[in-house]
Amino acid sequence: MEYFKGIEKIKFEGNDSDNPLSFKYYDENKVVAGKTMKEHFRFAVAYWHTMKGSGADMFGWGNYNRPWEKGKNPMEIAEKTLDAAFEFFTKLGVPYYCFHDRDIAPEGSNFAESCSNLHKMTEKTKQLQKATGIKLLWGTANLFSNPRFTHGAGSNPDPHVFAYAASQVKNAMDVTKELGGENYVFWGGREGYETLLNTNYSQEQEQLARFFEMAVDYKKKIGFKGTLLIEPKPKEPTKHQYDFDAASILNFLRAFDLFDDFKLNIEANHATLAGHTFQHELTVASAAGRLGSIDANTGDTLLGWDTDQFLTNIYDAVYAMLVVLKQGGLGSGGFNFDAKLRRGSTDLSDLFHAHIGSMDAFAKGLLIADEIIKDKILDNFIEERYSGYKHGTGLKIMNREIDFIELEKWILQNNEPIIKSGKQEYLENIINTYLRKF
Ligand code: XUL
Ligand code: CO
Repeated sequence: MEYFKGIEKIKFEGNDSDNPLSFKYYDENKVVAGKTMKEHFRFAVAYWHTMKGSGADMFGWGNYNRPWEKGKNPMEIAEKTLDAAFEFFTKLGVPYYCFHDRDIAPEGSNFAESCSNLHKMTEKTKQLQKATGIKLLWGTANLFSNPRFTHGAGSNPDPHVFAYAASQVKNAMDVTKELGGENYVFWGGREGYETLLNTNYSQEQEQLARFFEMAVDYKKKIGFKGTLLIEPKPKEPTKHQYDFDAASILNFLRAFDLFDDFKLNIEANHATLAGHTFQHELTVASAAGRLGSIDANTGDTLLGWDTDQFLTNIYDAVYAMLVVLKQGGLGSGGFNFDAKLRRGSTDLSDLFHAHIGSMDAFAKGLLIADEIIKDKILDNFIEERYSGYKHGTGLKIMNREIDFIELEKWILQNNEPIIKSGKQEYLENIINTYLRKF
């Protein structure tokens, strides 16, 4: 059965086209900085939002009424959803998708039945991947929706829940491997706390570390070659999530000797919830050599929660692409659209408009970032700004050849430093000259 009737495969038609169901900038075969756009982005559709999103919010139940959601039982619906998903991926022309275990297969009446559902759906998924060539960017386990995870998964005060979560990750990692998934993601879910009145913070940190250690051991045991990724988020659902931001996770990984085993999956809306920019979080992760993948979306500056919107702001795309290009790409990672339609966007075609718009925004961001990097104006400016550390006293500081006492002597001879302009507005104007080129 065809679900997205009347919609053909989306093509690149260029910026002059007025066809809203075409790409204006995303040309998967266009080579930029030595790689095709397809290779740069490795775009992925998020199964949970695109296929399972219902339009429900805190004040109203689902209103999308998707055709694939009608069936005799949950497994039949899961199969229809999978067919619709691969039709969507193919027509959109993305090379990847991502899922939680419970997105592709319904939970059964007990753990064994849930696993059996998951493994059955994995077989069908494998066939569809083979038939379409579409691949799994990452898999993950939903350790937050079921009420059993009310007080967390790995950080739960009850080891029974820890064991349940571990068993679920074991199976989710098995199917991710089975499907050739290139990464496995841990997003904290309910790993955090509401009040310290009932929480042993240190104990919960240690539990989480044990959880991750066991995941690393299991990865090695089954020979899963993908990258393990942790996705920071500062709040929601809990008031204080342990994986607050990139810096918190890097510190956690260092403290528990897990640094080499994980990279980070940075989500734009999570960055802004933490009071950072998307570019800041990408930079912090990248500077530590730990930027592994991206959840591409955006928040709303007027709303204080995780609105998971499709990113269309070109500035954000440019700033993100500057970081990604400079670190030479995301390796096994990619750009996963962890984004959903607004409740009012009820047409099936809206799913295409949303993804097309964001793919084009990132593609335009890539073209602009590539020009900025090639022209070296920003790089030269920054290099010059720090050039004092390349010689004389600056070099001695960096080479550990000078101490406070020597520096005091130097200051007594050299008096006041001269303030040099940071030229922020000049640099912002330069960015705009590149935006005007495309
Ligand atoms: C939640 C979120 C998740 C993770 C995967 O805010 O971003 O969808 O990306 O569990
Ligand atoms: Co996410």
